[in-house]
Amino acid sequence: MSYDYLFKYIIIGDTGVGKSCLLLQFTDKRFQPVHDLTIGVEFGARMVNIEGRPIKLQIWDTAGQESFRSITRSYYRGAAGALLVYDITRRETFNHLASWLEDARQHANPNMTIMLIGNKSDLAHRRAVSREEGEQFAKENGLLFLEASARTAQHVEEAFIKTAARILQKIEEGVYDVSNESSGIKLGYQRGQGAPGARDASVTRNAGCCN
Ligand SMILES: Nc1nc2c(ncn2[C@@H]2O[C@H](COP(=O)(O)OP(=O)(O)OP(=O)(O)O)[C@@H](O)[C@H]2O)c(=O)[nH]1
Ligand SMILES: [Mg+2]
Repeated sequence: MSYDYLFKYIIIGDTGVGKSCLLLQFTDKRFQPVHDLTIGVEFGARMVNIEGRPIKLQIWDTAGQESFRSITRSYYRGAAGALLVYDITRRETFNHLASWLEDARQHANPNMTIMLIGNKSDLAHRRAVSREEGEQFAKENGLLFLEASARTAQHVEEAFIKTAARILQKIEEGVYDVSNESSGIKLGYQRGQGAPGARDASVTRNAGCCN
């Protein structure tokens, strides 16, 4: 299917916070109650429509376990957006956010758009991190923020779509330099330009960096 832009995302955060479930809910509208530990990296994709523009999201779901951290790091580069996820019922997953951001600062494009997600909002009775704390952390670090539930699907669409809307806004503001492939943004094949089948050779419009 043709698209105006392709945005690459990564999903990061501690093991068990629900990264794979958020992706599955977004791509397949399903919930997986059993923890299927991600080994290395998994991949998903979906089309979205932002302000009438078709945009393809290509999403890398990384393993949260410490032993996979070096593999995860190799996926930061080339991502335009990141969903940084913690579990509102497990305080330690919130405490580790600073270390995830540190990794992102070292390995990602400096302008990568990051959406902080407090997942498992359906388990409010077991809450260990208040919404205000999540909001505050996001504000201090320049992140977008939502509480969501991969189980009920609350705010799952919004998390992926608001991130895309922010990236699109940055493109329109001219934040990107169009020659850098590592920005995680690709310009879609324009009908009428180039030979049939030339889609893969379409201009890689990258944004000098990154947002
Ligand atoms: N109640 C509830 N459970 C959830 C939610 N999201 C995920 N879970 C559960 O949390 C567990 C871990 O979910 P995963 O998506 O596999 O976690 P992950 O972050 O991908 O973990 P790693 O792959 O090890 O990094 C599973 O048992 C899920 O069913 C949610 O929103 N609400
Ligand atoms: Mg996983």
